[in-house]
Amino acid sequence: MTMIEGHIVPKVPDGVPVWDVDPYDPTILSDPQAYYADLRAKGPFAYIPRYGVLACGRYAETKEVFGDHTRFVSSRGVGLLDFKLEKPWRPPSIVLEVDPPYHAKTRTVLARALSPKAVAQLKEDFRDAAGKLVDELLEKGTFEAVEDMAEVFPVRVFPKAVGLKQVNRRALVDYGAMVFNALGPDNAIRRTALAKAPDIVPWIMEQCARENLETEGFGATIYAAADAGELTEEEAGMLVRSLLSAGVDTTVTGIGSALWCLASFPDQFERLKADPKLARPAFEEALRYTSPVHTFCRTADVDAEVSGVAIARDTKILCVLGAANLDGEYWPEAERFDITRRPTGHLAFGTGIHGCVGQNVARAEVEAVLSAIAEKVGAIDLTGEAVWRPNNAIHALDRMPLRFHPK
Ligand code: OVM
Repeated sequence: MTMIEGHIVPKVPDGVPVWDVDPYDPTILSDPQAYYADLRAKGPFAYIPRYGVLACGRYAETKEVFGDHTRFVSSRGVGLLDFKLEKPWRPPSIVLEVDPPYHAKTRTVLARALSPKAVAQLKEDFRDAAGKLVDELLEKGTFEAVEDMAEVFPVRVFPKAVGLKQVNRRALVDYGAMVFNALGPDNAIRRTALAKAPDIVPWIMEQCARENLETEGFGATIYAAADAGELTEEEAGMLVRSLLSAGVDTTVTGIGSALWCLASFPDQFERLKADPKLARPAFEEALRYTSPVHTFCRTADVDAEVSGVAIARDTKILCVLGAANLDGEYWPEAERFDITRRPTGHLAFGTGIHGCVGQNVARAEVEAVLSAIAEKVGAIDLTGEAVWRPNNAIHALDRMPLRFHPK
């Protein structure tokens, strides 16, 4: 049995091209569009010998693999490592890295905590926080969009929504980045991120305990499920960990990338100003256009066939969501950022039973931010170069100097 990066390497399926590329090269991670296009041009799948994986980036196959939890499981890890063969860096998530039937139990509790009704109650708080932040940035004039805005907003509203008693911005943002980087190969990016684990993980785990949570909020709803006998106390803590894993760095990235879109396409910002109700569809289009979560894996748990390609059991499949979201065979004028597109079916939140359970929170946060900008900001100038930060699973900005001009 040959193994690379902790998973079994199958033989190359008939008809699938072998592609000597490193999808985790920092250059590609920072600027992935050409790689996305090349991947789609290879066909439904390409075999990447460097990691012994099949990769897909066309919309149809990516959606099929990603959405079929019966053949393509999550319990063997959604990164390169096969949990059946090697021990993951942290105890697996009890919602992300599990399959049915167990998955339904934890998913149900999270869906309840993050329900449209629960999120509706937060909208006013999100709007107030967004208005205040945009006022502060207008006052400043020029600012660092990642550090002064994208990181600030979620850290002001999300820990409060969870009910955390303590907030540590660096720990929260870096923990998210660590969890996503861990999904990649054992490269320098992953090692550097994981080196922070001893400083951060104990703090994160501590915040997940019942006594460190307020009696209202997402965390309290999760612990109420433990009181009702649906979950153990330990499972409740693990679900709070999931909120802290997936709820901060993702929305930081979503805000940063949506801002980058508006700064890069002033005509689209003009449309948003003319109709601030476009804030929500503008965020959806920014998600499609930039795919904050660019790649997640699945593992074939059975022999399978997709688009005529025979996929052997145990194969790791790189689902390149960022490529699927720009597939011109599916999206008319895929390379055009258009806030009126309404890109239903984009894969930025995934699809199927594992589709992002926090997507309504993310939408409410970013809608609040974009609405406040539409109402208060007259023009957005990119005053320097926008630089992307390579991450093994997230396509995110590192820094972007901006100036907001008042209306
Ligand atoms: C988790 C989790 C959920 C979604 C994404 C994620 C890799 C983590 O449950 O820990 O980031």
